[in-house]
Amino acid sequence: MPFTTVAEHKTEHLSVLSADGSFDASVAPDISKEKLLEMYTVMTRIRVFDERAIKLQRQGRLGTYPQILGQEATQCVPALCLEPKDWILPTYRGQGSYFARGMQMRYSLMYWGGDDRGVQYPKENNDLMFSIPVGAHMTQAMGLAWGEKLKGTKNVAVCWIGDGASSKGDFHEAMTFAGVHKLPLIMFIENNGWAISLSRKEQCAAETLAQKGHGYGAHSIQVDGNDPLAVYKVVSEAVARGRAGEGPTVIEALTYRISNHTTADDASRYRSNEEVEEWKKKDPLDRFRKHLLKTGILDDAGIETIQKEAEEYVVGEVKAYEAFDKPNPLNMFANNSEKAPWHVIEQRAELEEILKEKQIRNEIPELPAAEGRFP
Ligand SMILES: Cc1ncc(C[n+]2csc(CCOP(=O)(O)OP(=O)(O)O)c2C)c(N)n1
Repeated sequence: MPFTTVAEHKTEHLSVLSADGSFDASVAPDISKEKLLEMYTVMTRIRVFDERAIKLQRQGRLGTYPQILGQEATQCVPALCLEPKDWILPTYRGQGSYFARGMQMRYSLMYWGGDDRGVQYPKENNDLMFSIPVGAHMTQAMGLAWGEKLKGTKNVAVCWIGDGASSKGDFHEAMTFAGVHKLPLIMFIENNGWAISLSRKEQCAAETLAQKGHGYGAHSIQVDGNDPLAVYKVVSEAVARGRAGEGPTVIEALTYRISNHTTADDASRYRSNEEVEEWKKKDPLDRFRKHLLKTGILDDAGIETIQKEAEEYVVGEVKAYEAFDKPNPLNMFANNSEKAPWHVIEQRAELEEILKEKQIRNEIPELPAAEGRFP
């Protein structure tokens, strides 16, 4: 009995922009001038925010922070393909996705400054808080997409995950259900080359991460993640498929984490400088800027204005963040459980004691009363 081919799958790759900003008009997305300007403006703001956040962390004005540099397009462009009632589930690194949907940067700073009041998204949006446990949000994203299908809406759910997260069992569980039930789920893999110190090669033996989607009956594609036009095209097509009831899409976006994993990491210990320098040449913001200049959508003065406005905006957001009243640290024990276990009660009593002593010695300012329900 000869072997016969029962299924064949091709994984396609899309790239629209070249390094010099020229583009392939035959595959370029249908996109308005306003949308292009919005994409560039948000990407510029994300870049300025990221630079500022690292400085704040180094000055002790922010806690540990996961850098974005190089991943502006993969964070902001998918978010700009959506409507407010679509669900977004970014990763901890995905602050840019929230910013694209109107979240004020002051709240992101607040969160990374250790204050959970920073979890604030525009009320009209279906934006979910990111998950610090890697990939724990994939099954939730699938469930939300399923809920939308059962309700008969046209809303989709977009779940950003890293290359590392794509190895987790949650990916299999989410994609199995999404494929079988033809759910409007977009699994957007931001393949940034590294999962902390584990390289993409050591992560998975498959040639591409996109091809995994075929195993679940999902439409699957690889895209140049540092190419805002290509990302816009593949995500808007995936959204249209989701709204039309045609099921899930897996997108692998090739990008690179130029900075450290977080401000607590030193990436020079596990990867070469040459690799980083090669990726810097594919910077998404530079490429996009060259494209907008080449096509006459922006001129040098326009670029400068957007940059200046982004800087002023971020300065204002930093001021707003630092002007918030500091909460009582005891709030961290509030609203967590119906009944607290003994060790949590002990820890809370110990912190209460420490705070009292510090106040007696005038080491900390007067604190507001603790808020919430303390079990
Ligand atoms: C369940 C779980 N395991 C381990 C960690 C520690 N950890 C934090 S980020 C990370 C790597 C994630 O890599 P990837 O999914 O590629 O995303 P990236 O950070 O590169 O954007 C690990 C192992 C965690 N936060 N959660």
